[in-house]
Amino acid sequence: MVERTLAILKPDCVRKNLIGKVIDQLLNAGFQVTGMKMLKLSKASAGQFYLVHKERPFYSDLIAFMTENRVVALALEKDNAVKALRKTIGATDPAEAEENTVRKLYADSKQHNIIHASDSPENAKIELDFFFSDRELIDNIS
Ligand code: FUP
Repeated sequence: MVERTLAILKPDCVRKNLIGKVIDQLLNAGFQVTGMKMLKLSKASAGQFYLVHKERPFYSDLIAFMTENRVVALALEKDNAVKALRKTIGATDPAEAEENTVRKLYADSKQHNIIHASDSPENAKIELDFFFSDRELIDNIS
C-alpha cells in the first residue's frame, strides 16, 4: 500500500553539502518526493517536534543541534514508506547501521546523524502536518 512519511535532512546534512546526494539516494530507493521545504527551526518548534525526548539527557543538545543551521523537510511516498525509509537510512547510531544506508555512509555519530525519519504511520501523519499544509503536498495517494 502506498504510504507517506516524513524525512528531515538535519543541519549536519546541509552543512556538509550532502542534500543532493541524500535525496538522490532516496529517489534511487524508489521514494517519490511529494513535498519539500528548507527552513530554520526555532528552539520552540524543534523542542515541540522532539517533545517525546524531553526527559532524556541528550534533549538540550539535540535541540541546539537541530537549530544550528537550516534543515530540509521532505514528504516521501512509496509502498510501506515508513518502514522502507527507516531501512534506507539505517540505525540511529551510524556505527550500528547497515552498509550503504544513509547514516552509515554519511553520519558522524548518533547525535549528528544526517537524517530523521518518522517511526510509525501515526507519527508520520503528525510529523507531516507539523511541516506541511495540505495544499503543499501533491496528492498522489488515491
Ligand atoms: P531515530 O528514530 O533513529 O532518529 O532515533 P531516536 O528517536 O531514538 O532519537 C532521535 C534523535 O535523538 C537522534 F536522531 C539523535 C538524538 N539522540 C541522541 O542525541 N543521543 C542518543 O543516545 C539517542 C538519540
